[in-house]
Parts: sequence; structure tokens; C-alpha cells
Amino acid sequence: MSLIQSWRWYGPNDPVTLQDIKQAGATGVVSALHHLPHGAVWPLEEIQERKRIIEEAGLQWVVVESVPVHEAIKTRSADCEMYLENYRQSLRNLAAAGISTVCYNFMPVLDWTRTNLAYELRNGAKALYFDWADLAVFDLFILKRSGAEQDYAEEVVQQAKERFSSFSQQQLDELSEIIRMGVPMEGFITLEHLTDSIEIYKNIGHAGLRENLAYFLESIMDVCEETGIKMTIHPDDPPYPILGLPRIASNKEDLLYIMERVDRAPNGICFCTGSLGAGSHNNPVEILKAVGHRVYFAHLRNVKKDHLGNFYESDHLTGDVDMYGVMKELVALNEEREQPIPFRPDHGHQMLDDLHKVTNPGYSAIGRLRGLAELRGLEMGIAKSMKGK
Ligand code: DNO
Repeated sequence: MSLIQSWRWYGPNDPVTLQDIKQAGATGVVSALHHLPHGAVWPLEEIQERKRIIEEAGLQWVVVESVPVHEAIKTRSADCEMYLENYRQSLRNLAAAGISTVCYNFMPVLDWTRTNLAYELRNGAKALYFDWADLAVFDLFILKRSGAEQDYAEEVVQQAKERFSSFSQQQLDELSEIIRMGVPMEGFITLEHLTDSIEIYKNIGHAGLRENLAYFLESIMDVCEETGIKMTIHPDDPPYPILGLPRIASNKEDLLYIMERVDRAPNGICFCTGSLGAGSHNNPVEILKAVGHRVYFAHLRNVKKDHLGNFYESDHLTGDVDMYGVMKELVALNEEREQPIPFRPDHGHQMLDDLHKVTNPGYSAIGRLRGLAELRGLEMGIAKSMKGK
């Protein structure tokens, strides 16, 4: 039994079609109802409709990524109970439609964060990039967060000052947009909203956010157990605090804490090699060994970091993440499972024809097709050589 080779599809508005996905060789689709506002109940009919479209194309909807956790739950503020009930109802509806793996994250306000969506590689392809000095330009001079300077190395602050004086207004606006963007289909957060949220999370802190996650998990686990839904938390991306916001899913200790704190089988992990691998404190293979029994979904991609911790997304097999080691572990885990583990090539370079197309950052077709092909070959080689032993 092989892993389920999957592909993220943003839905009917995604410039990458289901036909493209089939040609790339994936069999599983990872999708979400991105048009629904965060916190709304996902109606059964809409879930069924999405499922029908995917199945009609000859594919299978294997993971929902994501059912977003509303900020009221993350901050445990007014209306939290209502949003929890909505969440449970969405899970019931997904289960009724036959979908059983759900991805989510517990990152405050912002989802994944990059500072450049078109970092040009030597071969002309474009990759996503995270640069501390660019983040500091945003933090110090655009957001103007109080006390921000203390959060950066002196060298980074210096670089940020130089860059700020050389950037044009257009460059600054672009940087600001890139940082405030999460999932492309789900819009931007405003500077004011971000500033207010940072203040709210300051009071919640690391311990408070952990409590809020535990509360969230405890309040949905019964429904998960009744319906067979498996939840998978996506690690923080990047895996350290940014903009003064607390982070609680950034390393092995965090993931173990989450699993042990709410020690129930549906409380699982989306193992994202690129997110974890962006932290020099993390060894993804070692983390997978520690948490593997609760990994129900994987994102496979690679990163290359420099001495300051800046990183770009490298080719899937080459970079700081030992992809061979990760795949070996995943294949072994998968052998033990009744249900195969889905993985998707997470992000890909914008390359070849895609350089001339409008694509969703990280989610163009050809770069992911390359990633999937490489990962699929790696999986096959490992699986065959393991059998031979
Ligand atoms: C980025 C993705 C994330 C992920 C969410 C899960 O490419 O990995 O946006 O979907 O964080 O909730």
C-alpha cells in the first residue's frame, strides 16, 4: 500500500484544474470551502457538491485543508462557544459526506508568512522566501509595533534600516501585502486589525494560547470520536514567534505537548517538513520518529536556510530537510496503517510556462508536478528496497 499522493486544489476558481491534477499523477485531492467565511458552518450540500465535482473527475477528496479555527476560539473571546458549536457541526457534516481527515492551524491571526513570493533562483524559477530583515522593515517601519526592535538581532535591525531607506513606496506596499496575506483565496488582514490582534495575543501569551488550543481540542474530540474524524494540526510556518505573536506548534516539544495534553487518537498532526525544517532547532526526521503515530497527513517540501535564519523554498529533494530520511520514516509508518497516509507536494517553484501565468503563490502546477514526481520516485525506491530486505 503506498501513501496517497495528493494535491491541494483551491476549488473551481483554482487556475490549476482537476484534469491537471490527474495528469500530474495525484489520486487524492486536498480542498476546502474557501469561499465560506471563517467560523461559518459548512453546509452538508456544499460539501457534497465539492465532493461530487472531485469524484466526477476521477479523484478522491482525502483531506480538508483547512476548516479554519475562528479567532474567537484562538483568543477564547465572546462567541467562542458559538464558533465551537459551528466547528463541531462542520465536522459532523464532513463526516456525513464521508470525509475523515481535517487539517487546521492554531497560528494567531496570520497563516503562513513569507516576505517575497518571487525570489529568483539561479535557474530562473521563482520560489517563496522569508527574510528577517524584510520582516523587520514591515514590523519597525510599516506596522510600527512598539518594542519591535528588541525582537531582532542587531545585524537584522541595521539591515532593515538600510533597506527601508532604499525601498520605494511601491516596494513597501508590496511587502506589506505579502506579509498580511495568508491563504490567497481568503483575503488580507488590515494593518489596524493586525495591531489590535497583536495586543490581544500579548495578554494571552504562550501559556494562554496553549490553554485555548487544549480547550478547542477537548471540545471537539467527542464529535471526532463519534464520527471518525481525525484532526491534524499544521505546524507554525515559520516555526518561531513573529511580530510578537505567540507560537505553540513550532517544535518537537510543542507537538508532543499537544498530543499528550489531549491524549486522544483523533488529536493528530499534519507533518509539514517545510514549516518545521525552517527552524534550525528542528530535525524533521527526529520529530517524525517522536510523533509519527499521530501523523495522519504530510506536507512534503524543502527549505534552505542561511546563517541568519532566512530561508527559501528549495527543490523538494534537496535542501536542509533530509527528505530521504523523512520518506523512509513515512513509508514505514504507512506500512502499519489500515488507512494510507496522504501526502502532498507542498508548494513548488514557479517555473517553465507557469512563469508567464497568474498562479497562486507556491501553488502553480509545474513546480508541484516536479515535486510530486520526485517524491513519488523516492517513495517507490524506498518501499521496494524495504520489501527486498
Ligand atoms: C501553506 C499551507 C498553510 C496551511 C494552513 C493549514 O501553504 O501549508 O496555509 O494550509 O496553515 O491550516
